[in-house]
Amino acid sequence: MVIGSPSLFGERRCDSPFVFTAFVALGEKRVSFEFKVLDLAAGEQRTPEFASQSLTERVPTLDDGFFSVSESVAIVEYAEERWPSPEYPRVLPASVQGRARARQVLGWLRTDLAALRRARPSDSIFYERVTTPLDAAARKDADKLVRVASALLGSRATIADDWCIADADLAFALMRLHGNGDALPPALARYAEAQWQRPSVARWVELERP
Ligand SMILES: N[C@@H](CCC(=O)N[C@@H](CS)C(=O)NCC(=O)O)C(=O)O
Repeated sequence: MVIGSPSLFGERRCDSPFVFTAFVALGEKRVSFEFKVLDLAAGEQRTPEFASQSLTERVPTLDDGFFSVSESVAIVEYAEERWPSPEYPRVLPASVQGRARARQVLGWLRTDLAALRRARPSDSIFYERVTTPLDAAARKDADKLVRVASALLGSRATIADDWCIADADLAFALMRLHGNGDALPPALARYAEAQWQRPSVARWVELERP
């Protein structure tokens, strides 16, 4: 039995790339949900109540009333099956190959480019820019990101035939550079900006932050 609308737990600074993914996916599904933020610095993720819902004491966590799940990719996959197409818009591509590519991008962005993430942390996109030049390791990661993003997109506006959640994630990664004034090839800068204007993404960008 489903009681009420789902809640998505995030963090109060609203700069987590993982919460971003879940927030955008639910927005794309046009599911009405309550966004609840925890103060991670104050340890609110460790309260017994939240721990029992998230299991891992981490955000994002989706509370769907009768079921809770954490981990951004698990939330995306859950949302795709819980609110399926054609009744609800897709967040993963329709084709087998498209879904494989999207999952590749989601997995890759969560496990690679550590030096770039250190040099251009996600808070620099939403709070204060970082203007110090990229160190050698971050430069190498930035070059890799540009190479992979260019290959993924070619001359298209999306990674797969239609928009998918991996486009939002790829734009987030590119914004680590573009948002901090680091040069991007014009086509990638246009892609990142277009993603930033997508309504589900713009809702995140425009959240009130402390
Ligand atoms: N692999 C996870 C990463 C989630 C994650 O690292 N969440 C951080 C916030 S960005 C968190 O909840 N940290 C609190 C803690 O570990 O105590 C995902 O994709 O959701």
